[in-house]
Amino acid sequence: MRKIAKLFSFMVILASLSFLMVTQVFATGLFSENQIPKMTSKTLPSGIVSASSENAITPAWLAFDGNSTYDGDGYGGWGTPQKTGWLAYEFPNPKVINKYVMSHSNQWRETLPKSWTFEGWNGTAWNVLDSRSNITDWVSYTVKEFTFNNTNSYSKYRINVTENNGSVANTNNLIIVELQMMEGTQSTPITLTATGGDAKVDLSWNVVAGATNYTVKRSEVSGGPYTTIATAINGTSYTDTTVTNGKQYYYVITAVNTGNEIGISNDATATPHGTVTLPITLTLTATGGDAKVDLSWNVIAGTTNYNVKRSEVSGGPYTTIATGVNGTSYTDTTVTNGKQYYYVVTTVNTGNETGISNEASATPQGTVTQPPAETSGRAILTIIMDTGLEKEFDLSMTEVNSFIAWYEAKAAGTGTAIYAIDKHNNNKGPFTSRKDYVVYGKILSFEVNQYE
Ligand SMILES: [Ca+2]
Repeated sequence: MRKIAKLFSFMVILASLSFLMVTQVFATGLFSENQIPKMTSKTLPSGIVSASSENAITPAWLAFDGNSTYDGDGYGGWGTPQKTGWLAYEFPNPKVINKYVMSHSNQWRETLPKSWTFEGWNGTAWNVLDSRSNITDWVSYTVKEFTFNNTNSYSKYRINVTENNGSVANTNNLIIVELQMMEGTQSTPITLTATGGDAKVDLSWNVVAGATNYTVKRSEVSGGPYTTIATAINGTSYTDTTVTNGKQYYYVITAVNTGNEIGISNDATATPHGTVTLPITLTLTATGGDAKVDLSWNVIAGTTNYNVKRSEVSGGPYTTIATGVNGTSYTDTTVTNGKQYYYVVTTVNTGNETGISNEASATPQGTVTQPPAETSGRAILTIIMDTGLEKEFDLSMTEVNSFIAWYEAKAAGTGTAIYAIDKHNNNKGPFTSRKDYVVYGKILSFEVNQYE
């Protein structure tokens, strides 16, 4: 048999390393309940209500009484004859307000605020936290919500109206029926991981409290601007397959609650990579047996299974005789003794042949049962020649064994072509020695019949 080792290529996938750029972003969108209690007076149950001016029947604290009625049935809001002015609430303790809400009833839309600033008192001055202008689309019995970024705490906040919606001659020309203030709650930090694969980038992140789903955004530049590539993702992973190997991508994901983005992740980057080739040797060995050839080879990491191929000619072409072979050996029993076969084995990864072994060859051989060597007794040796002629010799077992040893040696390619058999006293005559010479190539078969 022949053993030829050669190198072959084996495909492995190298995943790119990902790294994280952690940029914590303050998340807005989740808010507390109204932080102002239902007021029953200017200072009860807590805090202090104030305003630039007010009408006696519509004092400022009515804007915090929990009642949004402002019509012929009652005037549950702050009203002032002035066209502009401010309305404030001072908390007993500082708050970080990020949202305020105003209510509207069904009358006197022209008295509602059109332009204003929302401000926090820092002890010496009002800091403008939010500015609005040209707000004219008030809808009856519908609240308006305003959110803004603010990380500072203030005890006292106010809305400072600089323009109403046109009222000039009503009893009250500026009305705020109800005003609520909410704190922003910071959502769970979102840690995004990006891992490059072959023509893909796998993203994963942590669960964010309050999120109903997630949006995936991508940029080819660190820090953005980002383009949304997937929305309404449930779960905490996503695979981007719209990528080009070798190109670096930057991702962020945002947590979404009922349509609002309530948090954003760090910027994570990855570069998808194609497969690369590493040399690994698959060495095949073939051993001939009786009506079989045993094949064995070494383990190749990452290989799902192996295919075995055979040819009756060195170098192929090969015919696949076994597929999906697990383990590292195979026995071919579809062989004929005395015939030489040539084999290769291929590695298979998820259905694809990824590598090939050396060619190994073997010739299956029948086994020869050796008769026990008799050293005593006598036997009749009958030799049948290719002409059909039979020759009989009455010999000692030692002589018979000697003949058999010559025959086997000659069959294996060594020894003389002719063997001399002593005829002893058979066919008596006036001779001191009589021998019969038999030619190996003329022997068809022989048999030994021991009789003593
Ligand atoms: Ca009210």
